[in-house]
Amino acid sequence: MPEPSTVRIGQPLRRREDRRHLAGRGRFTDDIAAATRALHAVVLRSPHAHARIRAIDTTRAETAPGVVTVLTGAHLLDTIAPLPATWVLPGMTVPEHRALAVDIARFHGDGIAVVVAETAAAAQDALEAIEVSYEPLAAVTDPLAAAQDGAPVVRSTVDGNVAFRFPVRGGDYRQAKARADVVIRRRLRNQNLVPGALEPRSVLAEYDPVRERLTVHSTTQGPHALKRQLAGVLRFPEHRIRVVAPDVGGGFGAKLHLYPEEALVAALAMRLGRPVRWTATRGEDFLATNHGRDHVQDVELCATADGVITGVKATIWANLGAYLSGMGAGVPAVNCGLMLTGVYRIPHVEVDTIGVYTHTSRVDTYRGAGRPEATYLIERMVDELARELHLDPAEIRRRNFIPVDAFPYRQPTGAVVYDSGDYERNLDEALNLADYRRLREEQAALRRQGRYRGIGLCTYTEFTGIGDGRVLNMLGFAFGGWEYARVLVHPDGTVTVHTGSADHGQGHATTYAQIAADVLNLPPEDIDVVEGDTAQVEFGLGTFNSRSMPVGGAAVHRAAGRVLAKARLIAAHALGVPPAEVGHGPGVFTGPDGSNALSWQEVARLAHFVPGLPGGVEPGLDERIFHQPENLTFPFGTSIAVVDVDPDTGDIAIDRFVAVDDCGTIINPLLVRGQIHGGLAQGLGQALLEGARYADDGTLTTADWMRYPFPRAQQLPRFETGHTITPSPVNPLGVKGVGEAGAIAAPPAVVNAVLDALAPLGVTHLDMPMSPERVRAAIATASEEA
Ligand code: MCN
Repeated sequence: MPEPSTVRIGQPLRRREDRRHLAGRGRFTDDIAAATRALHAVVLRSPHAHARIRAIDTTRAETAPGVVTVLTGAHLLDTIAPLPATWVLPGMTVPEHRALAVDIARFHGDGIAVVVAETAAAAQDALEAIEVSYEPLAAVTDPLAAAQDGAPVVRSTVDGNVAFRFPVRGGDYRQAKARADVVIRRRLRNQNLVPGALEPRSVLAEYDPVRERLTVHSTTQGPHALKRQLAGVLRFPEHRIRVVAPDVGGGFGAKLHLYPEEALVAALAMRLGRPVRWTATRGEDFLATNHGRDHVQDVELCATADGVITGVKATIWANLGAYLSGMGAGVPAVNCGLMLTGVYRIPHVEVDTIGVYTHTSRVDTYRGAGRPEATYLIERMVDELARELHLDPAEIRRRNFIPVDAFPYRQPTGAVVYDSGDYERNLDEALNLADYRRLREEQAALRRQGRYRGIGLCTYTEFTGIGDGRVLNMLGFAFGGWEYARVLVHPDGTVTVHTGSADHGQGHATTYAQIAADVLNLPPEDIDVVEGDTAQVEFGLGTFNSRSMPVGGAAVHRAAGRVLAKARLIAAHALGVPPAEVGHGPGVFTGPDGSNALSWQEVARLAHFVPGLPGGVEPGLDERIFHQPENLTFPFGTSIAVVDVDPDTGDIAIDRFVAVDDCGTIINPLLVRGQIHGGLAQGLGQALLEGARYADDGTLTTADWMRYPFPRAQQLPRFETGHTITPSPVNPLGVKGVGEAGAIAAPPAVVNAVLDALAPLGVTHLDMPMSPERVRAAIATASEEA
């Protein structure tokens, strides 16, 4: 067993769950057996993006073998209340979202009816016997098109499909523009992405009518939030609901919000008195799981002739989908709208975000949730400015960085205060790792040979660790900003940590144990971590916005600190010395001269079983914390992509990818690297391959992995990663989140690199995904214009 002192924060411990996953012993929702044999639910989905439901005939389905019940939206109006949204912007009205569509289907895949049968096959067969008479209607899937006069109407109560207009202002943009030497304009598109977790969504609900207890297993990133939301939509008391998130095979933000199927399956289990399960097919996951991004951004950037950026203005049309999802409004308006100035000191800002309903699946949090859209916008524009002024992309960034002595830095919008940063040091680290000067020399030599190499940079910041309730409440966020932790020492000196976050691939069991081990000076092997079960962990908000380490980690750290303080009192009493004189080494407490060592086990035993603890000290070592941080944390980093583009085929090869990130104190460098790699893979996927496509009638034409290509290992370069460490002052660990960094940084770095490669051919713009066809078309257009 390693020495306790060598296994703490900063050590690259392997993830505890790897063993069970590698051995095929993980337990996902669909693996969970119900107490009695579960019924299977399947959902009939609209084949149209927009249609009036004239009639639904379920008679044949109801009498099909094995069928228990068939229900439509109309049957459930009194059973399931409309689904709530957690982030409603001030002044915004939200049209109803029912678990099953009533009268009108509003996207391809919208739920129309549910069949419950003894087996999944019986339910599926019966589903095909349901007859629906649809009147197809015109559909619109693009947010800009949906906001135009005369566009098909998505919600009759929402004028022109516009759910909200959210303005962000700082300084005086008009004045900045009047004085600018250079003004750059672009229309950028951040395409509609499908999160695509390996494990599709799944729910199992069991109801005990005698004890009046509802137990729901679900693929969720927020079991406590789901419990609360189920209590609301089912009008059933929260203390009688237990939600369990067992192993969850990826979520990426898409498993955070209440889904119709979760409410449906729970309501059916209660109505039928038997367990009910539903698991999405891959196709359903594409159709009816939330999508991400989907912005059209009109941007203007003002600068002086020597490359100092003075203002940025943007109008953003953001797709919300057909119904508002939990954080669907806040993601574009706040997460993106407030982060447009990135790492730069830009005094004048004017952003108008227009949230638009369209006939697509709901659009909400997807890895980065608004910060990738903001970063793409500003990082593309900064590169355009560099090109216009013939400045090196690294140099123009350096000229505009918020300087290190300006932190904590209040943005011109006034709403956001960056906690800490040192962007120049981070950039230098990345330039050194990439050997930037040599890269540029090689590029010049290759250009002379007629080869198209490009080098692209992205310097980003984002916010993680949603906390500061004051700012967020002002902006309509009704989710709270704390995280809960409990640290308890058992009588034998082993420890259990409870956290309200909910791991779905991040390795929390290892990192939380490291944090507690560090405080308690115990081996992490002696520390178990419990999360994802509302019956075991009393409270929690969940895992999103890379908040688990900055908020949940801080909560564990503080709870462990309280346990240690109490243990020290008990040890002092036993050793007969004042508490301040008690030494604390690996696994032991000692007297002032280092003698009379008392093991942790002994102190734990004393805490539980020996009467006569010092005055006022209660038995037990068990502390709970609701940690509410005073601010968000702002990680940052530099990515450098090196690409080779073949102008004949349009193929893009990523030659190198360097990423130097700063997430403050690193708890586990191995897991941080894993997080960066995963995020970069998704970011490269967005840049090169991915994008939901819709036919003119609004149906999704890319609803499987054949037509929606995710990046595969052989398409990815070897990532060269490094880090700088700028601790956050807002939590005791100095940590910032890292779970989304790669997905934020990679798209602009790669697009900037490709445009750099194609600059000699006159190409100045490309939209993602940069498919070979798009690259060839851009080259052809540029040569026609030349
Ligand atoms: N970590 C660390 N030191 C830090 C920060 C993080 O060691 N200073 C490590 C820890 O091991 C921690 C992990 O990084 O377990 C992630 O921590 P954090 O950045 O706090 O992020 P969360 O745990 O809150 O995870 C959420 C984040 C988000 S928002 C998305 S989206 C995402 C992501 O994590 N989805 C993922 N990473 C994912 N990884 C997997 N495998 N699957 C997903 O669905």
